[in-house]
Amino acid sequence: MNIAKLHYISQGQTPEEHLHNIQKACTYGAELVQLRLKNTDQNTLLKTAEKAREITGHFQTRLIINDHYKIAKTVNADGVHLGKTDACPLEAREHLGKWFIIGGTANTLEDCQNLINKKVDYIGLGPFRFTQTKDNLSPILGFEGYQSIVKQLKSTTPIIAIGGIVEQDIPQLLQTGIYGIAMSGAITENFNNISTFNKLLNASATFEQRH
Ligand code: TZP
Ligand code: MG
Repeated sequence: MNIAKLHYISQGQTPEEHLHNIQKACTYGAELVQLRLKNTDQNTLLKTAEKAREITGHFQTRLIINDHYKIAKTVNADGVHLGKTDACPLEAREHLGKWFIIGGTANTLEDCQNLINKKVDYIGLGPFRFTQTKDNLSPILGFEGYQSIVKQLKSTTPIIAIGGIVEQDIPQLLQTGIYGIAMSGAITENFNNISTFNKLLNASATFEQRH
């Protein structure tokens, strides 16, 4: 399965702001966006996910829904991203079938191995550095963390780095052997600066294809 190398993770104070930001990311050429709407009721999430599907559909941008695989299926998203306390990837796979993208969160080598055994399509490994976007952060990995984990993993499952990544980190992250990156704050804060987004897309495109 061909997974995008730059993932935009949605951000916003309200569901409308998430949708507005998703629309911007699509306009700028994002290949994959993840709707990450926390602390909301299921109905609002469902409605927002439906609208996100409509927007991303216009741009042929892939849509991943955070946490909730049933909602992902209902709105005909392309995939779901499962955290460590969400449903098991094997259970999600049973419901979603083999064409659905299933991603999982990992913070350690053991987490990665566990997700590989459960046949996820990509692993979101982090955090790279401190970020305010996510509460209850696990220990910071830094460049060395990625380097060491990628080296020990004997697998072709794409590793997507996440957590506090900014444009300037990309060249060095490239050296660690990861497959791609996920960014939220650094993209959301730069929507008024299209050249930054283009630079990000170009930089992520240079990540080496390891498979
Ligand atoms: N998981 C680990 S860090 C993080 C998530 C969802 C937040 C990423 O956002 P940012 O703003 O790029 O640090
Ligand atoms: Mg989750």
